[in-house]
Amino acid sequence: MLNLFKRFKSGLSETRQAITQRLVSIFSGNNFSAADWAKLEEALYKADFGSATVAHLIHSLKSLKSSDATPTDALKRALLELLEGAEGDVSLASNATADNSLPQVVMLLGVNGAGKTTTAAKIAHYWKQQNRQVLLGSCDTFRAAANQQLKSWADRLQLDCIGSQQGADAAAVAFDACQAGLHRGYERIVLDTAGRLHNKSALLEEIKKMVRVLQKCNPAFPQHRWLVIDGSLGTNSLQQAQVFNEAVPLTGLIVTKLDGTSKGGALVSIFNALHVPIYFVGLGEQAEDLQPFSLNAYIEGLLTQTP
Ligand SMILES: Nc1nc2c(ncn2[C@@H]2O[C@H](COP(=O)(O)OP(=O)(O)OP(=O)(O)O)[C@@H](O)[C@H]2O)c(=O)[nH]1
Ligand SMILES: [Mg+2]
Repeated sequence: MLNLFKRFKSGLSETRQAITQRLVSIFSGNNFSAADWAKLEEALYKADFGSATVAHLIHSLKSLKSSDATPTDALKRALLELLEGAEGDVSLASNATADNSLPQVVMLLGVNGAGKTTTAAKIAHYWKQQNRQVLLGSCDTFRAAANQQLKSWADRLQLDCIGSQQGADAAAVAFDACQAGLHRGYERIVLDTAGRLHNKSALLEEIKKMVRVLQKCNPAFPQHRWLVIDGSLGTNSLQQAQVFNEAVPLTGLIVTKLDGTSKGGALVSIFNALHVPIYFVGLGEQAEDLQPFSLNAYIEGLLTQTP
């Protein structure tokens, strides 16, 4: 069983290589030439930190503090500053508005293929491992195979799941799942939804309708509206995130597929654009590869070269 830091480190290996490749001289010394600065800037862009973040990081490095033993320390400090408040509390204990007698309902949103269905199952599995009573709701009624996909995960991981038929009203399925969860005493309800394009207003209207219908089940529902973002799209996913946020105010983020991409730096810009916590990150396809977002493990995974 890999520990958290090892999982982040292995999942972020491509992004780390993008940053540290050919930069050994920079990371080991304090005297940068103009060419070194250019190389570093290029490396940060390659890791898809985005222009505002790159400018901030370079600025921090140029003003190395006495507390920074090395340039790597300065980068770590700058990233910590930029990511303040980014670590979501996956126990949901810090949800100040939570009524403990109610299940906490998490609605997963995102574009096609972002990783919503697999993530729904993985989150449910994670909470089940933490001894929570978790119910899945299969609210993607658009794609024929969606319900089967979630059911198969639920069977494999022995999770409870309210299924649906293709073509059914997604909001009605969500309502039924929450009603069932409420009456049967579940603590967490995780709703998978259909993938939708962020430029199709009818699809975004459907999400708003789902929220309105859930509020009829209980005015507090859904307490959590998390956007699932494909991390391999990097900063290209920023615009979609903003459009979703306008349709339904987001309360959290999940960034999937950080493994197999060098664009893991984009997470910083995405967080800074939305300022909602990152709850989980996807570092591979197995259930255990979805990990609670850890600021320290992320930064170590990006910058630490030693084994
Ligand atoms: N490598 C890797 N693959 C992932 C990760 N998360 C999801 N995937 C894969 O991404 C693909 C799409 O995942 P789904 O969960 O079906 O995505 P979705 O958002 O539900 O897709 P739609 O319902 O079609 O919108 C699957 O092959 C997943 O195994 C991850 O963190 N890492
Ligand atoms: Mg899906």
